[in-house]
Amino acid sequence: MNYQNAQFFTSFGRLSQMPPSDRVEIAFSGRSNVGKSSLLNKILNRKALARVSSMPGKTVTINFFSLENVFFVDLPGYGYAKVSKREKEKWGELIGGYLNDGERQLELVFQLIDIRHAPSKEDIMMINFLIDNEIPFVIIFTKADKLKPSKREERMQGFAREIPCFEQITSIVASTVTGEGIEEIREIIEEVAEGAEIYHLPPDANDDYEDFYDEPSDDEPPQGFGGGYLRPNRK
Ligand SMILES: Nc1nc2c(ncn2[C@@H]2O[C@H](COP(=O)(O)OP(=O)(O)OP(=O)(O)O)[C@@H](O)[C@H]2O)c(=O)[nH]1
Ligand SMILES: [Mg+2]
Repeated sequence: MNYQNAQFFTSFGRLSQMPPSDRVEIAFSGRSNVGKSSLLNKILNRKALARVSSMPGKTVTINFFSLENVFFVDLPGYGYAKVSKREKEKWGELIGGYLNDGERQLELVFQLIDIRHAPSKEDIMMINFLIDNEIPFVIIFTKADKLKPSKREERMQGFAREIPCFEQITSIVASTVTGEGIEEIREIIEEVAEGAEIYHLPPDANDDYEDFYDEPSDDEPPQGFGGGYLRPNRK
């Protein structure tokens, strides 16, 4: 993909304004200030296509960027303490409405988590929401440049305990400062854009999910999963 060609498409703050879905969508989710817009700019090789906020939590809009057959969707961040209850409700309606819209071709969510901290209650809620609603996602640990290797190792061990189904979820450590992880993220994007099938593990899958990565037979398309194992088919 020629990332430089990405363009701002539209922005909406109410579900009723949501543009119709005619393309594959890849969304960026995470708490306010985790680095969603920065990451999107980095992936798209642009300085300020997605606005990097100096005022976290101020804009509750979902922003669409188009590139070839894909929409990149910059979701408003959650967890900003200073917003009012009404604004939090608005956020919930908007994000819930977007993520639950069965009409859309939401193929993948990049769920961002700051590598320096344990996931917040809302991060865990979001991960559980994605699992429960069978929305494929990849976790991206952001701001890796801010941690020394020993601390990073410590945090990764922490995440393994703190994040449900962590072993089964594809995760990428990234930094917009050093560029770490960016190519890996782009590879996943390209696969999604090319229509690569994302395989869901069956609900009763235990540790031996290898079989599942075999080619599915035509008469038995991969079924949805109930257990929450998500991983683009990259094998
Ligand atoms: N050191 C470092 N700083 C980063 C990185 N990614 C983002 N930041 C900084 O983190 C701050 C927040 O980044 P944003 O991209 O605006 O975060 P956001 O998730 O889009 O925030 P909201 O739009 O409020 O939800 C900015 O000051 C960025 O420069 C990173 O990889 N390394
Ligand atoms: Mg942002």
